[in-house]
Amino acid sequence: MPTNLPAEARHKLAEYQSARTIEEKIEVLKEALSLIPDHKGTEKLRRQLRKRLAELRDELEERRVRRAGGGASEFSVKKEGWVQAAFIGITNSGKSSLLQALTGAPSPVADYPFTTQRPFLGMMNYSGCEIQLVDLPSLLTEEFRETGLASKSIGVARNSDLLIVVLDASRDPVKQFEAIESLLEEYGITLRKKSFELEIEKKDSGGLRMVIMGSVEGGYEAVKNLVTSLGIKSAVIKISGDVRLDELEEELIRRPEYKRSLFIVNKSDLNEAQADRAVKELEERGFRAIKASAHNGGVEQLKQRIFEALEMIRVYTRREGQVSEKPLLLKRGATVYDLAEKIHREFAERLKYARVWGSSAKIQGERVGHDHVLMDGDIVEIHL
Ligand SMILES: Nc1nc2c(ncn2[C@@H]2O[C@H](COP(=O)(O)OP(=O)(O)OP(=O)(O)O)[C@@H](O)[C@H]2O)c(=O)[nH]1
Ligand SMILES: [Mg+2]
Repeated sequence: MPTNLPAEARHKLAEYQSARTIEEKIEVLKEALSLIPDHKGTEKLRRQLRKRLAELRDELEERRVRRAGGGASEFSVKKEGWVQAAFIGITNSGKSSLLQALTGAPSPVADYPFTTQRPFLGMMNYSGCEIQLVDLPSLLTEEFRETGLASKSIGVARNSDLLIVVLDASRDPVKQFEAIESLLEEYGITLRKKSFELEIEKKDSGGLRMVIMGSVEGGYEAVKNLVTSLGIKSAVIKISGDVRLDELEEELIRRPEYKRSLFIVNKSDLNEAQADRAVKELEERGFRAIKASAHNGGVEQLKQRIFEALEMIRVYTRREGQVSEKPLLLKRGATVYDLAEKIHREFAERLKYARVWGSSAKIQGERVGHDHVLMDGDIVEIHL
């Protein structure tokens, strides 16, 4: 991260993080870009900001079309409350073939590049759960360069709960992985879980207050200097975990968004050894990976790995003594309140208490409040 940026540019970038509407974000980004001098040291940052700007403009356009009653454009994907996973990768890696194999949805497949030009949806069933899969136009060309539709695809992927990165075992999968990771990084998405957490609440007055749980390179003084250099004078800052100063600056300026991922090394039938090597390499780097062949089955295992990668829990509801057949999917750590909200906004507001059976209950049928944390397989009866 260029520490030698002019102060105004740094202030603008920090301001971007607290911008709320898309219009506001676009405005601040444009201003920030105009304040960053054009030279080698700032090249990467400028490229990243321009990409974010392009993505925001797409999003705005999408909204305008929808508001004007023109219906959704062919690129819009409605999430409709489903848990969703998006396929991304290099062209011809077999994304559409995998979507078909996993959901039966007819997403066009062909042996030439760029067959998929808009999102295709399919519904995957896994032990009673329905998970929406989205097939997307490829991010990389056969030469591993960014495609024209990459920014739109990433825009959809950003709203998904999981990125399924499909690598082609017959074409240097590890190099594909590196190209995709760095492209995502340019769009402000990281696949690596952060080792720390930063919360910053800006205030109108009162100076800087800091709570550090863990270790920050340089300690309080260094954090204070960094924050001040970004034009933030009053704020409550909480940092937990261990963090270096450059990571903290990156977080304050660009706030990369973490996305869960699963790598599928496809076409393993064409190069088994290379697929195995890629899976091993990815696992060593801390990622989830599995080899596959869209032509040779193994669908159940793929489904299971997708489900695991989502890191969700299955919760059943009980009404008048009857337990629902299908579970609802909730994020790990979800509470009774989250469950009620998932069923209906109004439910959450009227929620009085719940009874719980399953691993999270101390005694079966235990009466619990809003903030009771649920576990996989729990059965919950909601009382309004
Ligand atoms: N041998 C082999 N061929 C595969 C496999 N999966 C897909 N293919 C073939 O690879 C070609 C591309 O597959 P698609 O599913 O269209 O690939 P895509 O990633 O959706 O590609 P685009 O949408 O065109 O960017 C097709 O000819 C598929 O039949 C696989 O596991 N093994
Ligand atoms: Mg396709």
